[in-house]
Amino acid sequence: MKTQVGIIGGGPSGLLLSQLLDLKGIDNVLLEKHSRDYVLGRIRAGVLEHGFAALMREAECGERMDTEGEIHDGFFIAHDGIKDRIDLKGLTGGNTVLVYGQTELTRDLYDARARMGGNIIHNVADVQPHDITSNAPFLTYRDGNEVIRIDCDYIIGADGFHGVSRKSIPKDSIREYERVYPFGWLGVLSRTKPVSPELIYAKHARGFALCSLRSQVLSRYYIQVPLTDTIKDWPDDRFWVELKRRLPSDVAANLITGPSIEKSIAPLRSFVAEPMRYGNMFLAGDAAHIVPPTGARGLNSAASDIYYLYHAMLDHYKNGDDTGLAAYSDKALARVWKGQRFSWWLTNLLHQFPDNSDFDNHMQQTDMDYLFTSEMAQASLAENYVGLPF
Ligand code: RFL
Ligand code: PHB
Repeated sequence: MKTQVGIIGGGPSGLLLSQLLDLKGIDNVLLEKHSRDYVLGRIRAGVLEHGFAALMREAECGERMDTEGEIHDGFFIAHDGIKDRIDLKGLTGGNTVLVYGQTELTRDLYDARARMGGNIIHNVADVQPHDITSNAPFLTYRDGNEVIRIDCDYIIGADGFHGVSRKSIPKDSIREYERVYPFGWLGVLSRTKPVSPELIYAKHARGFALCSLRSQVLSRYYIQVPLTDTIKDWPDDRFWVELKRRLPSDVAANLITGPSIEKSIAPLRSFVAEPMRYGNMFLAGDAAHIVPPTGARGLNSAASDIYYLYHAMLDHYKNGDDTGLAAYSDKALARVWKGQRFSWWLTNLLHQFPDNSDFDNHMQQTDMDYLFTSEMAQASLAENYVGLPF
């Protein structure tokens, strides 16, 4: 096979780029390790910033998102038994976020690719990039006993944190920065009315909790748990009791519980790999950087990578101009690091850290006091939460 752009990974990053390029007549092939159903079964992000939504519309995938997604003007931070609101819209001069699940967004992208006859190959094994630093890079994968080769101009590594792209860069050509947090998030999806129309992030002595939603009949809740816990340790009843204990009493009293329809534990990690280009391979999304989910930045950081990469590819193929490709890594990383800072800060503000000293805990409490006595501090939080400009 021969194509212009070979994309590894059929998550939101790879699918969105594939769709955008195809709409501009740039040929691409996308290789995904798993089946479509498997990818759609992973429950992940729920909060989208406007830049992401705009890119979905540009990809002609915004219709359902705009009818079914909910615009949120603000959210709450619960602490010390009370609930304080962050007025996103008021503090940012009119910006808001969109609550629309990653599962739905990924489904919309798959449907759009199918409508356009996009070349997406599922269940591929042993994907491998080759001759990345040459002018003739290629991909191989295995289909049964057969090894298939795809020649391309460029390779896009959009294969998530555990993918093969980043790992195929020689160690001396990439630098990795990492912080692993001493806890994870246990997430539960339930077909119940959400306890609050707006998200509630809760700081509590027993650990962090989050009340989120996918729609007015589908709730998503999270609690901070030790890394040693497994979902077997958390039958539904124990989960609901613990969640309620971490919420202000008026919120807990209104919480409607029900059977979980999905339950998983995700470890929390901050991670950045630099640069995001090696030869003719470009990394995008979780393949290059991970944030703890606290600031809802993960998918949104992937969106800015795709935006820069898409425009750089357009300049290359339509205008013969390679400056966008040359600048990609630096430009993407400048925004990625700001998303990292915000996610790290909000994680530090809201979680219980088992090894914190009394001094650290005092700083954390002071950070919270400062936030809700300073409109400027709230404006800074809001500016980052709705997403910094691309
Ligand atoms: P993905 O989604 O991991 O997709 C990568 C795809 O590549 C495939 N793959 C391979 N394919 C071929 N060959 C190989 N060798 C391959 N290895 C892997 C995988 O099967 C997969 O389909 O990365 P992508 O596209 O960059 O998207 C990133 C987002 O998924 C991620 O950043 C967000 O989900 C993070 N995140 C959130 N982000 C937000 O912006 N807002 C949120 O509210 C939010 N909440 C969350 C989150 C992530 C969470 N978890 C579970 C980590 C909540 C949670 C709990
Ligand atoms: C979610 O709904 O899954 C969600 C919302 C906000 C976050 C993280 C996850 O910060």
